[in-house]
Amino acid sequence: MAKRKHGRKIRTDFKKRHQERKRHKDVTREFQSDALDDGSFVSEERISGKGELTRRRTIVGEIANEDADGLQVQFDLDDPEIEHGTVLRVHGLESVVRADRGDDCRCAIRQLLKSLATEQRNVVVAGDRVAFRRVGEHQGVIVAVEPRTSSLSRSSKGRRHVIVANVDQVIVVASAAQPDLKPHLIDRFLVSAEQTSLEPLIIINKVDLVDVRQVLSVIGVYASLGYRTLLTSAERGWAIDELREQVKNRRSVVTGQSGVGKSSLLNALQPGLQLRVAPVSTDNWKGKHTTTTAELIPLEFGGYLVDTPGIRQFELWDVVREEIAGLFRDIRPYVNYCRFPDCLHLQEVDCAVREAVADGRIDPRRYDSYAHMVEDLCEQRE
Ligand SMILES: Nc1nc2c(ncn2[C@@H]2O[C@H](COP(=O)(O)OP(=O)(O)O)[C@@H](O)[C@H]2O)c(=O)[nH]1
Ligand SMILES: [Mg+2]
Ligand SMILES: [Zn+2]
Repeated sequence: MAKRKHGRKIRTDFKKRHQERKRHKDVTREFQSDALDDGSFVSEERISGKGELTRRRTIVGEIANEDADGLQVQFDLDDPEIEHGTVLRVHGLESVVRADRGDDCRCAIRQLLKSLATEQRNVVVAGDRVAFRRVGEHQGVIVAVEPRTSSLSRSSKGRRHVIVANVDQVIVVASAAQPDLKPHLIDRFLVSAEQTSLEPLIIINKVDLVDVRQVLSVIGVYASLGYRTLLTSAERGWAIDELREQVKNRRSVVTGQSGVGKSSLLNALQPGLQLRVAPVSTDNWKGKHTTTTAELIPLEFGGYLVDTPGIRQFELWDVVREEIAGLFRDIRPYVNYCRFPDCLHLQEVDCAVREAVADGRIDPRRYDSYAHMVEDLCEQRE
């Protein structure tokens, strides 16, 4: 970067990529395969994430050196030639960046950044906020990447690949009927969301098909746990404005069982949108499109949908059974009061969780979901 006399120089640290909680590595490995029902995933992959939200100001700068604590960056906030943008998608060493001024730029990655990339650490992924310098009308060079506020990653054969950065929320869609409402499935998606620290929004769609009172008790439990909830009908246009408010200016991953109306909801939000999240995208610069990389799809009213082909279902990956209780917001407060520290809260004596269920402090249906998830994992272990 050009040295400017009056440029404000600030030194900062990039956050370390993998500041997630400690896991029981040995136990985890045993549960890598076929974590759950669907089976449509590559079984040795898992998805995980982190969400320590420390927004910092945009960084423009140079990487001075790298040490064990992460990347050291020196940056110059006043360089007028530097623009900022959001990476929509990455093809190899080339990225498509939506510039803050509105157009899309095909950007190469600066050599210095490139040399820091390793297989575990894609230096730039979809969702990254970047600083770049234009070298043509719609071309540029990325000179710096902002620290990520969150990331979703996939691990395959012990390697971890960040696939998308800075996701804000996961939208869990279920339907009131056709297919039937399956609260235990919502619970599984919620556990995944809790695991990755993504804030969930729970939608029950197709409420036009039922008497709304039928779903109120289910949705009420989630609302009482502090989850945002919406009852929608894509067909009738109910609560679509509210949904738009919830996705506006945020980055959302949409998930849910097939047939619940995800595509219909997206189309109600913005006509044509469901086509953009169809499995094969033909829209790209060079015609060689890989369908396994994540893509950010800009919303015309602000915000992005995050499309992650290959992770069609945002699923429970390799959570270990001992972790599950901690990922249920309603069970978590009781786990420290059990007699045995390794209590699974199934049959054990003096179990604070079971006591809380017995006297109505924990919803029995939620506890049932919990017990099923743990039992499923126990079966896989045998
Ligand atoms: N009655 C009713 N049908 C809906 C609603 N939303 C979607 N559908 C229908 O449900 C079926 C599956 O919808 P789709 O959007 O493809 O579900 P997806 O698999 O989750 O993307 C389609 O036939 C839709 O017309 C709704 O709110 N009410
Ligand atoms: Mg669909
Ligand atoms: Zn217990």
